Amino acid sequence: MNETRRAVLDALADGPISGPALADALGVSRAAVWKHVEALREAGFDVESGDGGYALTGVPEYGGLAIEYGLDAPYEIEYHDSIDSTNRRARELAGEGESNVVVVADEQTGGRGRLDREWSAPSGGVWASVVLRPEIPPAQVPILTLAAAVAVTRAAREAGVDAGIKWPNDVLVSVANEGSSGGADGVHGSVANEGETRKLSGILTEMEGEADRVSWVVVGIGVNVNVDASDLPGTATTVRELVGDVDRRSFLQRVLESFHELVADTDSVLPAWREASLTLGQRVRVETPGGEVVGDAVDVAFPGTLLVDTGEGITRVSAGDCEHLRPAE
Ligand code: BT5
Repeated sequence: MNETRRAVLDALADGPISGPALADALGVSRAAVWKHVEALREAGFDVESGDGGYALTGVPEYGGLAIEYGLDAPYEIEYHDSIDSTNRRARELAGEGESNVVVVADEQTGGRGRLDREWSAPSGGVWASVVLRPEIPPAQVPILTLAAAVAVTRAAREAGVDAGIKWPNDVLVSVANEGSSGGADGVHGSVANEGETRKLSGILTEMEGEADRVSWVVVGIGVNVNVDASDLPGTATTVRELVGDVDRRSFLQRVLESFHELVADTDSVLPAWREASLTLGQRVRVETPGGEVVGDAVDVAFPGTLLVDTGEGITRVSAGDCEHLRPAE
């Protein structure tokens, strides 16, 4: 948000303040103050003008300025009511040289998962893609994906949802066994052994760069917040289904603030990830580009490598689809 607009908002929040006083405080004309107030009203902010001057009495439920307002992270928000894919748009912005921008949409009509899978993203969810230009080599980018999963898990837990992470980037919730039979959506293949969990969130990280340094990274975060589970694949769950609707604006702000904090201190990511992990201590089967790895998931190492004890030693897995088979013995 433009600096004057932010200053106007902050002053109105502390208000009431008169137009002339506000103009003086910000060093702009009264007409400029009036224009900012009108723009804020148009964006859905309630600005009352009474005897004492202007005062902020309401913040919109969602939207670019609403998400930026009170956000304790250095991100600008580009908001769309509807878009094909926030990752697609974020890549476009990244290609234009942008950084620290988050593309957010109420609804995506062509949301994407990994490996060109489809991602259902009806109105009411949190669909957001963060554009970053970190000074790291491409090999370290997975730590950002793990950071995003930790950030989502924290926000979900604060909302009362007992979420955990399946390596590397799925945020899942355990659900009662009886309801777990109708899950297979035919895309993941076998989900029978994962019947006790449902997917709340997925993360799609994309990047461009040279061998030694990334040019940009887009971290796409999808969380099923205020949406009906019946609008999603059977393997999915939503915050609405689990605890009822939450304030989506605060939820996304918490995700972005946590994500920013973790990315600023990447050493903090793995300890937090371990604490939130549902995978460690499980017997797992991981489909990797180099074949299938079956064994006990014993730890995770920088920048996100899963260590699997196959019985014949430790295999290090850096990418793949992971299936939990049962708790390790
Ligand atoms: C993911 O892929 O989990 C990454 C999803 C990333 C979505 C975000 S939303 C904002 C940004 N913009 C985008 O276009 N994408 C990102 P993957 O692990 O491949 O899982 C995809 C699979 O999850 C699908 O094949 C379905 O089985 C299932 N699925 C689809 N929509 C879902 C949903 N809303 N909730 C839970 N599972 C879903």
